[in-house]
Amino acid sequence: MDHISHVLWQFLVKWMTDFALFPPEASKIAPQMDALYFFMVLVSLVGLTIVVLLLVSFSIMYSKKRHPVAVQIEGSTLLEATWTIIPLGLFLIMFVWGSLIYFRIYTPPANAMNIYVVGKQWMWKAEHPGGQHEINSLHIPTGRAIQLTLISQDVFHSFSIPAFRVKREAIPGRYTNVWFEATTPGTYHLFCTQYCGTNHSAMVGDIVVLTPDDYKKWLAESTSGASLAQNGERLFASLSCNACHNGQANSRGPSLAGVYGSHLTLANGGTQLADEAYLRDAILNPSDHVTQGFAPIMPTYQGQISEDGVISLVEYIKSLNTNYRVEQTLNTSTLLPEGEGKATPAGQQSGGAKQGASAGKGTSGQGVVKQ
Ligand code: HEC
Ligand SMILES: [Cu+2]
Repeated sequence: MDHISHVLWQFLVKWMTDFALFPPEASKIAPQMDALYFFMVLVSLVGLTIVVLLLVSFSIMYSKKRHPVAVQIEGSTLLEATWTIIPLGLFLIMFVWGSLIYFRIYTPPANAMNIYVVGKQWMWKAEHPGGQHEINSLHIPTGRAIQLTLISQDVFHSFSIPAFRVKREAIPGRYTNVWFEATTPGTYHLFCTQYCGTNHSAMVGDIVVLTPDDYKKWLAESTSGASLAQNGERLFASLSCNACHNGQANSRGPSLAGVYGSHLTLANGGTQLADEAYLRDAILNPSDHVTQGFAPIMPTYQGQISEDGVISLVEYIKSLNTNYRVEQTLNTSTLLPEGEGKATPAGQQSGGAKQGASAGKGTSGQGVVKQ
């Protein structure tokens, strides 16, 4: 008997995992999510059992054979209160428990490592702070809070990692966040769980969870030579942002040093926290929120910079603690020949040499939309 139950158990475990009815629990939140899930299944099962038992026993007890003449029963306040209050309590427990988990998943801790993810028909592109890019895969270390900042380049997508029990929509024109902490090294499924067109079902990938040491190795092997902020610096120079944002007293645009995380006062009197979303918007729709003390002269870059490019610019601006880098960029670009404005050598001069080969074709490959 003991033997049989052991075999049965193994069969059950194998069946559950192979049919992916129950993906592995590979993040810190996964067991908590599953606890809530099992609680809900349990409550439903108990409810189902009670209903079925009452249904069967009533249809026997009050069958026509036993009770040929119907008897009217007056209501019972106690009974009605009981079957109202108990389910209400149960649902409130689910609600509060669920919201606690919800807020946890969507509120990244301040020290989380941020990775950008751009969704587009039909692939996921991840950008690590060090400039490592990957498509349809995401390498992350265990034991570290990872925040994803998601955006879509076209339609709605949804980034889902069943083994982590997290999922978040990638929305065009807006940054969204989700975070998790992976616990077990391994390779897990990544799905797009929002129908997004013909090849939606192919918009899948691998989440590769590595030990912190292996992750370091992977980072070193996959480096592209320039970090996101360095790519952003190049773009900043090649788009001539520094024509107005040069950090000097007489510049036409505000200094961007330390702007990230600060509260800006707008011309309409409101205040605005300069987070990633705001920086993105300030570049693409500058006239929507003009900073106090400045004229609305900044041109829109809508349609000219790809989402990857905007991400690099945002990371560059985030990295500006002082105007030192801006001035450096400025100095190198003044050394350049005529018409350096949109021309690319500016990028070449101001940043990593490794990109030199492609820089001939322009930073355009890097973030400017080809037209
Ligand atoms: C023609 C001059 C000009 C150019 C070119 C320009 N800007 Fe601006 N920028 C401004 C002015 C003026 C403001 C403040 C008024 C406003 O908010 O529109 C501003 C505001 C901003 C802000 C909001 C921060 C704040 O303190 O108000 C950001 C971020 C920004 N610019 C980034 C950029 C980037 C990135 C580029 C290049 C892609 C760029 N700008 C090109 C003039 C310019
Ligand atoms: Cu999709």
